[in-house]
Amino acid sequence: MQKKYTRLVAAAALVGALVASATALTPANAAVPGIKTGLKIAIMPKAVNNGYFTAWNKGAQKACKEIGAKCTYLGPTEATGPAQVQFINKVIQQRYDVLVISAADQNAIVPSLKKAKAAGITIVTSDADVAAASASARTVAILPSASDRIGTAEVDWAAEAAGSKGSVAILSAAATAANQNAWIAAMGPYLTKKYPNMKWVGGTVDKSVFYGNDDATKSTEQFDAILAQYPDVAAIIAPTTVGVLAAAIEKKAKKASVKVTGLGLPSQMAPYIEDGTVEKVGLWNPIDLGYVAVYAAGRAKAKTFTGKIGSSFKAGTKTYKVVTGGIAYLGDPFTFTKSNIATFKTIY
Ligand code: RAM
Repeated sequence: MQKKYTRLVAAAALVGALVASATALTPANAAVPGIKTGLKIAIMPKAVNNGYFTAWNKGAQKACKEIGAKCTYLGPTEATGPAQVQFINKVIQQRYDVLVISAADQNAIVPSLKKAKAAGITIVTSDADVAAASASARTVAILPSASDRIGTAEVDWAAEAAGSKGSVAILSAAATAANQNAWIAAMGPYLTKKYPNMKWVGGTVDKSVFYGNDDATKSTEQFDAILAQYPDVAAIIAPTTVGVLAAAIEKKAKKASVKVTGLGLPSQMAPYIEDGTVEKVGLWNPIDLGYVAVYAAGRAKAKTFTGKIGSSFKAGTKTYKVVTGGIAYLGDPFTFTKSNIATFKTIY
C-alpha cells in the first residue's frame, strides 16, 4: 500500500515536472509570447474581390504566420451586410476561434456577430466597424486613423485640386458602411467652414453623396450621374478605393474636367496619377491594418489583451492603445502624387 502510494506520488511529481517544464518552455516555444498557437482565424473583408482587401489580407496572413495561426480569407463578392451574414454563419458552424471582419453594414451583421460571440468566437473589426451602439459585439476595432483626420484631409485634397472654389460631390461606397459615414460626416462642416468659396453640390453634404456600392460598374454609373446632374461640379471626393479608381478611369474616358480625389490604392491609381488625370489621393497601409488586427485578436483570444479603453497590445514592434469607442488607430494616412507614386505602387 505504502509502495503503491509512493509510486503514485512519484508519478504525480513526474507529471507535475513535465507540466512545469512545458509551462516554462511555452514562451520560448510559442511563435509569439502571449498568443496561443494553432488558432483557427477567419479573415473576412467587405468583399473578397476588392484589391484593398487583398492587401489587408496580405498583412493578416503575415501576422497569422508569425503567431502560428491557420487563417482563412473568406467572404462575399458583393459588399453588403446580408451577404456577409451567410459567411459569418459559416464561421460559427465551422467553429473558428477568431473572426477579423471589415463590416460592410454597421447594423445588419450585428445579430450574427453576437451569435458568434456567444459561441465563443473572439471578434475584432478592422477597417470598418459596427455602429457605436453595438460596439459590445466585438472586442476592439482596428481602424486607420481618426475619422475626422481622414475626412478633412480629403476635403483639403479636393480644394487643392479645384483651387479652393466650386462645388463638390461625394462618390461613396455604401450608406451602410460605418467608415464611409464617419468620414463623410467630418467632411460636411469642414468644407463649409474652411473654404468659403466652395459648397456641396446638393446644398448639404448629405444631399451630395452618391453610392457606388464598392462595385466598379455601379461606381462608374454614379460618377456619370453626378456629371449629368451637376455639370459644373468642380471636384468629386471618392472615399473608397473602388470608387476613386472608377472615377479616374471614367474621367479619363470622358475627358471630364472635374477634379477627382479620395482614398486610392497607389498600385491601382498609379497610371492615373502618372498621366495627370488625378493629382493626389491618399491612403494608409492596408497591409498594416490587417496585420495589427490579427495580433489584437490573437491576444484577445489568449486574454492577454482586454480591448478595454486604456488597454494596449503589441503587434510586431509597435504598441497600440485602445481609445474612446474601443478603437485602436494605426496612424495618419499617406498621400500619393507624381513625386512618390512610383515607390508606393510597388508596396500596395
Ligand atoms: C474600399 C472599402 C474600404 C475602405 C477603402 C478606403 O476598399 O470601402 O472599406 O476603407 O475603400
